[in-house]
Amino acid sequence: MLKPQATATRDLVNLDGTWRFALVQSDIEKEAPWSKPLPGTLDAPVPASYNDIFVDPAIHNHVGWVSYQRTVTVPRGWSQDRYFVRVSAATHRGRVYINDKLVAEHIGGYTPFDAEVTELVKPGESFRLTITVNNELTNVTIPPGIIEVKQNGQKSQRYFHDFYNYAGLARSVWLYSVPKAEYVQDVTVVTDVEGSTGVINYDIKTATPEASNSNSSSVHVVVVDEADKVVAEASGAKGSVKIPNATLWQPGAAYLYQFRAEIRQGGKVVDSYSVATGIRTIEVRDYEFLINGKPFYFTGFGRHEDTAIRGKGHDSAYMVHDFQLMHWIGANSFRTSHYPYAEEVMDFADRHGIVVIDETPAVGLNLAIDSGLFGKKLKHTWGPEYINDQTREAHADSIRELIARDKNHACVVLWSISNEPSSSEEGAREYFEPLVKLTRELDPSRPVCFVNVMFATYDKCLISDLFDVLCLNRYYGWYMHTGDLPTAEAAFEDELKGWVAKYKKPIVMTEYGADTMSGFRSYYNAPWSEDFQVAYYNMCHAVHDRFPEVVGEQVWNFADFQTAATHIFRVDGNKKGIFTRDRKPKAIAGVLRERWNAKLKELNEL
Ligand code: BDP
Repeated sequence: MLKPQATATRDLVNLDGTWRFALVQSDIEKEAPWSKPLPGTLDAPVPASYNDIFVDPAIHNHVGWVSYQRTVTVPRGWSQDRYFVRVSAATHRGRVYINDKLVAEHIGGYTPFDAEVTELVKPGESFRLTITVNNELTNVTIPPGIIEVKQNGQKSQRYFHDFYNYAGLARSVWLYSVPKAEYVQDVTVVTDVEGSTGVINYDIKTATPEASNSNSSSVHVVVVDEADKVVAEASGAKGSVKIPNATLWQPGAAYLYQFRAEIRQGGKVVDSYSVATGIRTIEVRDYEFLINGKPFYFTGFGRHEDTAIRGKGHDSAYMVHDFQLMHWIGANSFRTSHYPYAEEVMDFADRHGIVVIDETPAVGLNLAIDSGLFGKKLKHTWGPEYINDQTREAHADSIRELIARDKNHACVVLWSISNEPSSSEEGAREYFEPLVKLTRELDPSRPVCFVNVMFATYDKCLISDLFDVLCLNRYYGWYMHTGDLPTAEAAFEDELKGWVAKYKKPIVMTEYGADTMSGFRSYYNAPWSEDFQVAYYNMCHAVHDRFPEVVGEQVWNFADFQTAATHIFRVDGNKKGIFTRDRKPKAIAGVLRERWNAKLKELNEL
């Protein structure tokens, strides 16, 4: 799915700003918030999660629908165009109404969708745009959750993932146009390298597919380098172009060609769309992870889209600052834990040579963690009552939408289809096999992983053989052997030996960390102190360095982040950040900086 773009043949109008806002208090069909101006006096910023904007527990804790509304005018010059409202994310379910008419509905809180306006409003006219957004998580949504009705009749939301269920319109909303007659609907690029020649294999879909074969119009591609020089051209909707002496996209040294897909009619360009394309290869060979044929070592973070007040609202200042901090500390990669991030973030990673493990929102498919941590009776994750066939369909959709959105990003080197599912519980294999197959069919060019939870050790995990890379989240010294680093070290080393003996696959440590109160110091390395966090990471790194099979380390987490208030072991959120929520470094930051910059020097990325 292409991100809207302004070109010579397309326009783009940004609809961000403050929108009218209201909770839906009763039955949404009866209330019909789209049918009239919203009641009340609230305005909400877009993009932002709404939860922390207002000083009102009823809004903060609301479970159900909310409405956003504003007036939009279709530009008067759009008579030869088709036009759409693009919602970059409505978390977790969104409906778009043009005046009184429902024109689109979408489930899945972190991927975009379009609503066509063309036939409903003429150029130059205005319309009432209402977007209703629902934040409910059930056993058939991704991520899943459980809705309970309290004694007072109010709904409450439970979920089994460790980040706050921020909701609303956290990413931009757009109005955009494409040419009415024919337009470029989708572009897929897959790159390769032959000696010093870069190869871009491409597949272009037009809105009228026969167009590419018709006499009157044809599809062309033009590849332009960073100096704006045309370096390759070709005709046809499907094929490949070669770029002699190509500059490759490398971790830490990005280079992007503009791959321009054009529809031409009688020598005239009637539509064009450009994809920023980094030429690079990815390969998993034995236990190595190769980018452009060179062994790669992931340094960096599991992150969250999370800041004060905005919640998951995309913010360019935070984005640029966070990338600056990643550069400063020597991070060459991150994982989009635990959902697809804003498209702007992916573009930025492409431009700055940061490697991304791209994850679906399939997190919390695990009732064993909840039972294990709180000593409750073990409940079964996989089966008709919780994660069932319908959930798997939603999960498949989340994979389809992630790949459709992010397939052209050079930065994406690995798909992660789930975080910490209950992979040692019977039923896991039956659940995951078709999803892995689907992912490989949709994108045969990238390796696939899932992220393994600490209970599902090498002798218990039922699905690791289905994947290309072993991604492990381990908390030896924190959740296990808390504070006892020598015992933790031995246990961690033992477990890694088990994985290495059983599988010949690269291992990336995708999470390890310790909650740390910024400013709490201890002579005795007490857990929660900055000193303990340093000692903990030094222990983990000593173990990583004993295994050539470990090809990466992404610490948990980049910054402190908000979690559900029902997690009584969290005080105002998860504190495993290397930086505080407002991006101040803890003592560990300097230690990581030294280690990772030395690694990057070894890899020639500095
Ligand atoms: C892991 C989860 C992550 C949590 C982390 C933690 O993948 O989302 O935040 O543990 O407990 O289980 O800090």
